[in-house]
Amino acid sequence: MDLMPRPEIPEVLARFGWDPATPAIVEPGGHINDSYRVGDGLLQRLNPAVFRNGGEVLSNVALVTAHLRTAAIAAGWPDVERRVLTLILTPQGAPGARAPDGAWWRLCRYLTGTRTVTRTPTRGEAVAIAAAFGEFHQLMADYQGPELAVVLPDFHDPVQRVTALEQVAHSNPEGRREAVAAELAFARSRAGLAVRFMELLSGGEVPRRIVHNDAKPGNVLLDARTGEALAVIDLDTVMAGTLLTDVGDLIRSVACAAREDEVNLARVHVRRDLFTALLQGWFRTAGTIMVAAERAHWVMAGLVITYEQGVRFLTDHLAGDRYYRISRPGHNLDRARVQFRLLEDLEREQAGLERLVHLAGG
Ligand code: GN1
Ligand code: MG
Repeated sequence: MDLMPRPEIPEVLARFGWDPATPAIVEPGGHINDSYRVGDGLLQRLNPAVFRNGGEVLSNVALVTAHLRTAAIAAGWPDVERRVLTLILTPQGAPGARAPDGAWWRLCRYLTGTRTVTRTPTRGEAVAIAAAFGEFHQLMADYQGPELAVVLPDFHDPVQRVTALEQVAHSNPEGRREAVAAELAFARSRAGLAVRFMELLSGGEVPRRIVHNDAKPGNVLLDARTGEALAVIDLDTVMAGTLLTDVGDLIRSVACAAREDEVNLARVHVRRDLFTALLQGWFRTAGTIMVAAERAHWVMAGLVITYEQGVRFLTDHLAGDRYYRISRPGHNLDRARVQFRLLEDLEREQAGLERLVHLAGG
């Protein structure tokens, strides 16, 4: 864990035209990038090992936030400053700055009086989070600006994720393979799910849209006082894709009774009340843009993305924890186990969950 502010921060602040002496406080956050609060700004370092072309990520974010702002104003949203991220540009007008080590940094306005949910949401939070993502999709549906860069190719291609797992299992760089034989066998037993999903996408009935690609509770800012959803954040992976991957990510991250790194697997199961809350929020805001093929595969998406996430965590465990930040040995293996346990429960509950989608209007 990176608890100390990085030494290049003063230099980065200067590139944004800010006082280099502004104190930087570490903000707890995701598994990939580093975030710091600097005065009334949020300064973030894009992890260069993940985002090889941080400059493209930043241009995407600039295009997306500009579109969201225009669309939100046109839709008559109140308080747009709190509902759309504001990127702070450099004096030269660039959406980010590069540090001497080559990593890209960005600065946005820090929104006070907000909070994020990093545990299992309450039902009210689940509705708000789902509605926020649905609204995001609706606003992005009429995006007509320059094509967004593909910053992480094949990001949500579960077949490629399985291939990556097989490769690292084969090379076994850390000698961890034998100890995870059960998890590996489980991953292999469900590989058909990944194939069916990619066949569905190549069938052409599921439209390509601009989606978030990391739709989880921690990526929505809620008003700390009212609990109302304000803004969808972490726009680094916004790219062309399918609505289904965001739906799947929401099911996996909102409707699970346990944390993503829970060690007591008995706690891991899908919560129907949260699933229902998710449906409610989602259908309220994104219901009208969805087509039949998206509605029909709502639950399947949950299974696929839960599977894919488990495969990704297991891959990183075998690779020696190079991608996701860990805070204890075996952390990524714990995370993989949670996803696989959740997948088993989703499989058991699938028919019941499909009925709930049907009742919600699917
Ligand atoms: C990562 O950025 P962060 O930590 O919110 C990952 C997502 C995973 C998520 C799992 C760029 O998101 O794909 O679903 O962890 N982001 C990237 O919690 O790989
Ligand atoms: Mg992210």
